[in-house]
Amino acid sequence: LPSDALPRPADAPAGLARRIEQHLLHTMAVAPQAAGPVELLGAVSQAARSELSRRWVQADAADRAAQARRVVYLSMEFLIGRSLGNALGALDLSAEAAASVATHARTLEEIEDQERDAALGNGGLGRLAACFLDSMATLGLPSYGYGIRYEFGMFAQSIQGGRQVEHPDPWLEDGTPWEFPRPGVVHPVRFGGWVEHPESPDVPPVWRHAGTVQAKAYDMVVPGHGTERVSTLRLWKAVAPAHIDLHAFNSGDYARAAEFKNAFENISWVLYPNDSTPAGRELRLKQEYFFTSASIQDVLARHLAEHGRLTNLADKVAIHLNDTHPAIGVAELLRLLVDEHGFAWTPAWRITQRVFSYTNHTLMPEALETWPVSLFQQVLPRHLEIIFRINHELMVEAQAARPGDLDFMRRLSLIDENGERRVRMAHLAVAGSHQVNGVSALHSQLLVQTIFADFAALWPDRFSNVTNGVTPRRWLAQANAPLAGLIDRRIGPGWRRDLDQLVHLKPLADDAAFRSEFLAAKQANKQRLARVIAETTGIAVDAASLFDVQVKRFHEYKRQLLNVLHVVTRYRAILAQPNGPDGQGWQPRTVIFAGKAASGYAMAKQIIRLIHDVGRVINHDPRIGDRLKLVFIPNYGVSLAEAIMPGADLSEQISTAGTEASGTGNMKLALNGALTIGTDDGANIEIRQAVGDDNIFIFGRRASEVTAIRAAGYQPMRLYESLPQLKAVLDAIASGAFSPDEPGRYRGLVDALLWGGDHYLLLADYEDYVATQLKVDARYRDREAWARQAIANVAAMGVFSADRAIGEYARRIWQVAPQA
Ligand code: DL6
Repeated sequence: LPSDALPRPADAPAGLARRIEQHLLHTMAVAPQAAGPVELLGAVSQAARSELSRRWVQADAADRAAQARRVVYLSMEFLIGRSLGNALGALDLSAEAAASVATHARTLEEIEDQERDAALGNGGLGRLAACFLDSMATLGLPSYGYGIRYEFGMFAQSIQGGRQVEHPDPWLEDGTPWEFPRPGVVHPVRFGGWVEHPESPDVPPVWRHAGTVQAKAYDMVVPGHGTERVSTLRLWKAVAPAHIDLHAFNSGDYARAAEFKNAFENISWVLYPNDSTPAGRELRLKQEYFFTSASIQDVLARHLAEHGRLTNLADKVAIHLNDTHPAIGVAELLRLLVDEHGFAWTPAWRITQRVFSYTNHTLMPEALETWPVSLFQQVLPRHLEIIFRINHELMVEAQAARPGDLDFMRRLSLIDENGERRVRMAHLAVAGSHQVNGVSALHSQLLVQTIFADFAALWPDRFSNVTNGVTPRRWLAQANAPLAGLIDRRIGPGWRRDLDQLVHLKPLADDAAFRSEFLAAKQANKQRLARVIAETTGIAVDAASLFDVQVKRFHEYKRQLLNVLHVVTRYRAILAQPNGPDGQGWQPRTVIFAGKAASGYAMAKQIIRLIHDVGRVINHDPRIGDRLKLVFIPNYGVSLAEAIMPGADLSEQISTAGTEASGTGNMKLALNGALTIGTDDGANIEIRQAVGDDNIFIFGRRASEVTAIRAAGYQPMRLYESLPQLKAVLDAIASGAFSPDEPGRYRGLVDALLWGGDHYLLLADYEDYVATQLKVDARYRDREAWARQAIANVAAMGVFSADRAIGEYARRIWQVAPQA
């Protein structure tokens, strides 16, 4: 359709204020003069939604007309956050919306704060998916994200008595203006039963399934920025078939009727609160198959409607597997092609491999999904057969490549035969994809040296790297108005769509006036963050102190505990040397944590508790004053991150080298002008290359050293004995100095370091970390020098745009071209 073929709705930009008033009256049913912030949120959202609908219809029609090749991004998680601010930014309506709500004596920020986060993800992987959708829309790629419409998103976290308490997140309880139910789009997803094999080899097997659940589509529109293009996020809700409970219902057995219904509908009920260990239960496997099957059926239906045949599917569709959660899609596409669309195995397999590509997001063994063969047999019997056949052909290929090498075959196999037989989902994903990538240079290198070494030997061209990126729209333009405004004034607004333009800030590091404005913007953000801290924790912090920030999921490998060891070290040092290590006083610091621990991860929860116990002691010690504060902001999520990132001076990225696949918080914080203290891990390495060694604080053992230390027989006790400062800190924690009400509370935690092997090498990196923190202090004292370095960081962030990452995927992996 030509761009003016569809009429603009009455809520075209010029009429925004009027349309907001109309939505107040007609949609929200409230007298405009009586509207409160919740009604205003509804009305402004509806006005934005109408304009986005128009763009959506337009983009969809254009892609159909062009018979465009599309990318389909399958992800179990999309950590979207709030939508209104992003939609207004994309529509360039923020100023007008602010003016409209001002007539109701409200600020736009106040209205936006009423919106609940769509927290349909756990952490990095889910947020990356949301950033990638933003970039796909902005780059004009014909694209769909597919996932699950969880009724309950990531749990809400409160802190009670220093402990994490999890609460359900019923984010849909009051409805959301951002979803578009598509009652006409429903696909059946089947489970269980058995498989019948007809006598004739020409007749495909028949899966006699035991139950069907309906997948109903709910769409969200993903606006592009600086373009009228949009993308679609289609989320599936599980619905019991209408007939299933009718008998029980009619006979008055309502409890049984409800039980039936729940057995089906709980598939889309709750997001598993865990990003590092598979839940290991049947429901999780059902969730994975449910959304993958519905999505692939949807793709095939769209393709058939457009092309009338599936033989050219791989020419028109690229399907991306965001980690292994949708890896069952490889077997599902084969099943659909062979069993339901009459394909022979070999062409079906060829199409499948051409269609799929796969990103790995972790090397952590516990996060590499495997499922018991027995569970597969019970839930997905036909898929298990297909997996066995793929495996048979893989074994033939392995045998041909290395005749007689049984170990090679065993390592490659899709079935882990050690102990209980299990299906290795990562192997299925690699075998079924034409391209596999890691998410940072180091991670991609380690992938082919470790978990995928045998596959890389067999198919070296299949593996590559695409370093992650973040969307500058949300993470700078929207989150950090003071800095975004300053950048606009100096280099123009083009960086929003071309982040490389930030390089023009580089020379401005030498411009005193710019530095002063840059510091003023940071200060405004720190004051805002200090208010958030006061509101959420009741702790008053000094916005002039150095804001030292570690925000991310709690996990031992991310080493929040190492950060705590430094805080306790500093606390003891301030008491021992009140005038500072060099007599020049202590640089005041506020150490800020936020993040959630998986509900079943006892050690991570214990570390959260330790932070609270240590904080209580330090924050109330009159000898310390403002020189050190320790705070934990509860309920970390996208919106809170948007408030925290702009106010950070120092970004803690301190994982054991070789464990953090990439990190994206590291990119967001640097983009907002924080300097990184970090290990040579994940994307920190590329951040260091981009900003230069002088503008980052790198410490600790490198990945190769970590491997060597472990191989040589690491002995943390030796470090404990030889480093008096470390010994004193660990002894204080273990003996109850921070938990006098229960002195033994942290004995186990310290024992895990000393006697349990300190798997993540906290003690090995401790000395260097503490020394590097002193260098940070010294650097921060010279605020002008610090500003130069912070500016150098922002200026170097172009390469960490999600647009660059998606551009690479589109060209190298998906071969999908932007549409005008
Ligand atoms: O790639 C996105 C993100 C990385 O930045 C993090 O380093 C990595 O830990 C995270 N991985 C996961 C693992 N989930 N699974 N499976 O969330 O991915």
